[in-house]
Amino acid sequence: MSLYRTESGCIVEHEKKLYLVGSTWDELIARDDLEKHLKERVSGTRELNKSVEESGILAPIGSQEVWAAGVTYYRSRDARMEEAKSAGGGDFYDRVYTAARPELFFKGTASRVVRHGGKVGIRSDATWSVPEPELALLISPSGKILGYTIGNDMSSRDIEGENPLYLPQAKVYNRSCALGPGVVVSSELPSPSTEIRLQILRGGELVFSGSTLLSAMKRDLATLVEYLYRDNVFPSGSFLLTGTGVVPPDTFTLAHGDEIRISISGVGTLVNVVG
Ligand code: DO4
Ligand code: MG
Repeated sequence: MSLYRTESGCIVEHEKKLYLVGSTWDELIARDDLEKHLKERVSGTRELNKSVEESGILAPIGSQEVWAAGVTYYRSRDARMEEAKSAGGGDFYDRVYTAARPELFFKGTASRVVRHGGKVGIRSDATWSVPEPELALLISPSGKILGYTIGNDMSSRDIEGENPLYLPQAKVYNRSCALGPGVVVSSELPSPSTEIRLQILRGGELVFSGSTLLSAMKRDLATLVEYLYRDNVFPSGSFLLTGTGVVPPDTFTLAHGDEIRISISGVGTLVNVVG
């Protein structure tokens, strides 16, 4: 079952049929019984006769905060150690990769989040920008994982590499995050064989393609959520991007007009253009 936020309202896709649900996004995300609630809501409801696209797809976020985990894959640890080497920061990344406490950072709010099909941003003062394809968890105010979607943790690698203390500037700026298209609502977490794939097209030509499996992630999803919610209250719930395991080569930087396609098996494809 998937949940979409659209200009016509919240839409549920259940057994290949679409239904309009007359509740706000935040009302739904406040429910720990979301999956059961949506199943009840759609039974006996008339099927919607227009597609999610025709309904005007929006980013699946209301008042939720977006947070992100870092260095959860060996590939990210490696890339970060290399980019921060001359700044003496390489060691931090190795230490956080093996530490019990994960790296968690604030990524943004709805105003910085772009919908499927929208334009993501690169910083005007960055020289090395990349997308980060990540599984994003949707978590209720009480800390229950309600479902998951696709996240793009846009990053300025030259800025974070210059000094790890610049991380918030490298990560949080206008249109620095994309989420969607919708959320898979499920009490079951995605399986370790779930594939996360990134493709970047420039002028219609594929300039980068890479993928990883969820099984390559070093951290346990529930433990990441437990750390995020420890001594921290999220009255409207939250999204947690769970880190990247796909990093383009160091010679690659995004340019205006590039198309970024992130696919996660069982979820779909999130497409954005740099603009
Ligand atoms: O520590 C820097 C950011 C790491 C990150 O965003 C990732 O591993 O996905
Ligand atoms: Mg990331």
